[in-house]
Amino acid sequence: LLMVAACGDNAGSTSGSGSGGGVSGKKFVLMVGVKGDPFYISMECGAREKAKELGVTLQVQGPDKFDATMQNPLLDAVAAAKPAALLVAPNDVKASATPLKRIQDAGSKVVLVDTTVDDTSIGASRIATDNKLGGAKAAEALNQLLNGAKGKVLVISTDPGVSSVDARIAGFEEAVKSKYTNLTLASAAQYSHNSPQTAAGIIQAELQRSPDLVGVFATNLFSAQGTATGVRAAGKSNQVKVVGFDAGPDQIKQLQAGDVQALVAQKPYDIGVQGVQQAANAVEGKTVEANIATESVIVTKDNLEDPDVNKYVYKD
Ligand code: T6T
Repeated sequence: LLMVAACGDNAGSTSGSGSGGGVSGKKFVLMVGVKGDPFYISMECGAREKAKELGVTLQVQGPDKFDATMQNPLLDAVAAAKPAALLVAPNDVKASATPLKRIQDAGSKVVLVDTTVDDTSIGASRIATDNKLGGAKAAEALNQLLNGAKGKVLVISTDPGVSSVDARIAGFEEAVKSKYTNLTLASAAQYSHNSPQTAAGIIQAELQRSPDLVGVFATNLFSAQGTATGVRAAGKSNQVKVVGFDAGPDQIKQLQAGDVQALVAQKPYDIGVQGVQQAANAVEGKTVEANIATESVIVTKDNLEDPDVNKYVYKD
């Protein structure tokens, strides 16, 4: 349940050493979307770095699966502990709202990081990648990899109701339908429940049904990892271009191996840093930014060594 990432040089001490004035010594909780995910580990490291600077005590937790029925009981326990602030990546746009509302109504400052809930009264600040734009960038990258050729493409996502990946699907599909009309969607998005094995099964089954498939957009780290493995296992690496989201160490390996042709890298470390900063502002009654959209960038084998691109590769 409790997590402490190694965090490179900033070796994650749980209690802060800095003097953050008004927030020094306060307790913050970071509830990630799922434990052990390189994206959230990088976010945790950014949050720890800022917490240390401000003298905030940061406790990090996360469910074993990306599933509101597992995250919500952890949130209920957070409610009982009444932290000064909660940074949270909610697992579901609807199902996560009730515990978050309770926490917020009890006086903890709530900051949404990476994912959101539909109820806009929840969250003093919301910090996430512009996911719709990220999805559109994925479509552009896929079209470029295919040199504008005609063909069927597929979207493999995690679960409906996850704000981040739903927005990526929307951005991708909108771009395909309006700009890259040479591409057609083989089917509606298919869902892997964040399991690489399931994503691999999905792409293999789709390749049976649509042997002429030319591309896949996999909307997050685990769906991309499994998709790439599935395409390789089907012996279709030469025919099917894979564009994934996220850029952890294993994703870079798949890119270098040619199992994935492009990645949309986010800035999880920055989301963590900004999340703690906005939470501190909220606790101190300072001005809070209601919405912060962080950047993403397309990473390919060709631009990977470019320092402006390489800085996006997820670090602890
Ligand atoms: O893509 C990230 C995150 O942005 C998304 O909300 C859930 O999946 C990841 O954590 C990657 O596994």
